[in-house]
Amino acid sequence: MFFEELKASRAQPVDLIFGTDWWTDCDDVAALDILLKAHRAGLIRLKAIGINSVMPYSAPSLKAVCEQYGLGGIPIGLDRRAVRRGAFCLYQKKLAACCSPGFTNADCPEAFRLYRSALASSTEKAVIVDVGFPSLIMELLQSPPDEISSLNGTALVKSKVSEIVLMGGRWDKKTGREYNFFAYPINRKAAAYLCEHCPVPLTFLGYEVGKDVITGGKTTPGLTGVAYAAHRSPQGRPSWDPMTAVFAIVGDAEKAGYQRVRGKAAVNPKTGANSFAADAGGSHSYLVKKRDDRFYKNRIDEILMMPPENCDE
Ligand SMILES: [Ca+2]
Repeated sequence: MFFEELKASRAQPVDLIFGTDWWTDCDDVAALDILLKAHRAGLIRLKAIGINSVMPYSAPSLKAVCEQYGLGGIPIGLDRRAVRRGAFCLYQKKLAACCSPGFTNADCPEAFRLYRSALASSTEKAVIVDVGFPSLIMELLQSPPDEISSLNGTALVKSKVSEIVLMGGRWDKKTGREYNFFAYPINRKAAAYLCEHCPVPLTFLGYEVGKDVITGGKTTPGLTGVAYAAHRSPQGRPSWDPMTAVFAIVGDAEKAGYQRVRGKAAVNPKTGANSFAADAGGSHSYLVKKRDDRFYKNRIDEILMMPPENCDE
C-alpha cells in the first residue's frame, strides 16, 4: 500500500495547512478525503483548513467530510471577502445535512487569521497546499502584526512555512491560462502578487497535469462518492486537486513521479495568464509527469477506496 511505503520512510508527520475553493467542482472533496486519510495514517498533521470561496453551506459541508473520519476538530476558516455570485454547487447542501447540527459558516474564524494562529503556534515548518483561489494566501502575506503574532504575514510565512504548493496555472505553453488564476480580478492580482512576493518556494501543479487523470466517482466510499454523484460525475473527474494533495503529502517530486522544472514564474495581473523563465536556481517550480496517467490514477483511487479504519497508523 502506498501510504504504508511512505510511512516507512518518514520519521514524523509533516505539518500541513490546506486551502480549497470548496466551490462548484467535486475534486476538492477528493483532495480533502486524501489529506484526512494521510492525517489518520500519521503522514501529516492537518493543522487548519481555509475555504477561499463562500457559499451558504461551505463550512458545514466541509466539516461533514472531516467528521466521517473522526476529524471534525480540525479548525476551518473562511475567507469572508470571497463571496462570488451566480455560482451554484450541486453537492454542498447534501453534505451539510450530514454535519453535526448547528455548525454554520458563522462559526468559522477568518481564514487568514486561522492560518496566522496555526503558523504562530507551530514548532515545525509547515507546508501550505491550496487547490483553490490564491487570494487567501495573498491576504495572509499582506496581514499586519496582531495579537496572534508580532510578525507580519510575509515574515511569519518566511519563518514557519517550508513550501507553498498550488494547483494553478498552465505550464505546457509559453503563455498559459488556468481558472484558479484568472477567475475574478482578485485572483489574477493574487497570483501575480504571490509570484512577485512569496518568501518561500512556490510549486505549481498545472491544468495540463491533472486533466487526463480521471479519478473518483459515485462508487468512492462515504461523502466523497456522494459529492461526485451529486456533481453528475459518476465516472470521475480530472484530478487537479487530488494530484496536488498527493504531491504535498509525498513532498518529494521524484517519489511522487514528477520532474520539477525550476525557475521564475510570473502571472499577468490583468489577464491571469502565466509564464515561466527556467532557471536551475529559481525558487519557483512547476511539475511535469514522469509516469503515465495510470500511475497517478491508481494511487489516487487506491487512497479514495480505503475505508477510514484502514488508514490508521
Ligand atoms: Ca479546487
